[in-house]
Amino acid sequence: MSRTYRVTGMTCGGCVRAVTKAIERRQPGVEVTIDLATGLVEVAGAPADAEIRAAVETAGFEFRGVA
Ligand SMILES: [Cu+2]
Repeated sequence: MSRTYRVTGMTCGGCVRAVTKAIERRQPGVEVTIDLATGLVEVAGAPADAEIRAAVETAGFEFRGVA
């Protein structure tokens, strides 16, 4: 199962890595794929929306919900 979220504020590969790490730390076992151009964050595994939101916001980016 995977879910895709919309995240704004990512501007470079460093942002992508920061969001990826933040999500993986918060939800061990998930796999994160981010498209920087569209701001779409796909999380495979069993992502919990509230946890993904917390991870994204803690990393300093804006969580815009499920895409
Ligand atoms: Cu960046």
